[in-house]
Amino acid sequence: MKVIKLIEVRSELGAGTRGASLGIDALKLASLDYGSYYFGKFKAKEIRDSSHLLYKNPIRAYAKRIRGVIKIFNKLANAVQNEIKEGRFPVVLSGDHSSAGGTIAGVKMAYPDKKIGVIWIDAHADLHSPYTTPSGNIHGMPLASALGLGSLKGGKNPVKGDTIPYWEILKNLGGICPKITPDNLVFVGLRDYEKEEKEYIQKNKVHVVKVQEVRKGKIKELAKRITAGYLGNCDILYVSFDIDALDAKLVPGTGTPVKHGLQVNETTKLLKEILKDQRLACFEVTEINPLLDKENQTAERIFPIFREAINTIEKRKKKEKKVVKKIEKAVKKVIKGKKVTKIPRVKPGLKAVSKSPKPKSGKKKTVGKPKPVRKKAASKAKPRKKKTSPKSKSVRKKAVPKALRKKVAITRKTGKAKAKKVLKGKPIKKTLRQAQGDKKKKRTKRIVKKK
Ligand SMILES: [Mn+2]
Repeated sequence: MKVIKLIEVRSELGAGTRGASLGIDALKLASLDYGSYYFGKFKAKEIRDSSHLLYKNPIRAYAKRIRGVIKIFNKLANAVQNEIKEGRFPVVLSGDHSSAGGTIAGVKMAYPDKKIGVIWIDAHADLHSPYTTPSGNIHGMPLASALGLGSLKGGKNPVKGDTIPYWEILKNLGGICPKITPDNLVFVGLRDYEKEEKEYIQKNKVHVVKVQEVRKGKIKELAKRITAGYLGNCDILYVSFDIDALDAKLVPGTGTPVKHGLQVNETTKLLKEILKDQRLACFEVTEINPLLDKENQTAERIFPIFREAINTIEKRKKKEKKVVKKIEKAVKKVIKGKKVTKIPRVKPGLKAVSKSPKPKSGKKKTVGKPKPVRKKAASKAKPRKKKTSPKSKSVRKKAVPKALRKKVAITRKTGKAKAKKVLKGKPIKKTLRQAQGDKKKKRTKRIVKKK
């Protein structure tokens, strides 16, 4: 079973500028520029958007298109909850950041009794409610919805009519409000906020990690301070990565770019360190807008960050699986009446978490690397020599069934022959598959003759 599942939310109902719903595909297409078929390996679930609402005049000035956003929150929350309950790790790719409210709802619905910690990597605080918003765009409100903020008291906006019950629905999604508390929230890269947001942060002593702090280096320690320090009391973590946390020059293709942001390297490093945390249950990347971009450079800059982040999560999950297997082994031993000296530790509430996920067996190398078996890749592949250590070769031999190994060998041979022909300028009549078929036929004929 694949551990990671993509949840694609092609919606921009919460944004003020058009184009963010195309961001997911911009990122996917950017991966091709790296000669990488990275996205091919993931299963994805698409949350069907309500973008037809974009072509209707938003009538609620302080919560634009909130009815559509509620629909998306609902679907997304259910999807996130389901994936977690099935033992998978949901990676949410969303158009605009409003969806993060739905994501948090889903995480909380999966773990209703757990404390959820949120790491909000973003230039903005997204703490507005209809009562304080300057724009009415809901992508400035996801955290407020998760924190259960917003009431007539203290707000400057004269919110009226059905906006009030609709906002209450967003806040109470899943029957839980609030879903998170301000002490379990950390901002990273925050540098653009309004007065009300600043007041909330100061009053509730929300942790803020500024760009300068990241720039100082010592990112490992910083990540530890965030996860083990600020969020040490939390049971579950969720990381929301709004790409406008990066410097405006690096990400022109985003709805609200802000100067003096994070650099690519420091973002990658920090994410890698944070995402190693065993409590992490969900990760979101959002706000890529190719319509505001030049030749997709923003998505191209984000893709390597994304890839590193996902690889980190995958590595950790694989290690955890190993620990679970060890436990199962220990249990079997006990049942058989054998002695068990060491029992690997698992944290309560999580499906598979070890305190020290460092398997000390000699097979270490096979843990984080891509699987050696690649049926399709092998049969399609142009013959290409890959660096393989003797160890990984033996692993490959074990893992690949005999029949398939033969098939691959044949394909390689015919592939090489084909390549030679091409080099010599000779025409090729048969495709690889046809050639393969011929060889099979010949072989069966020979067998018949022998009989
Ligand atoms: Mn944001």
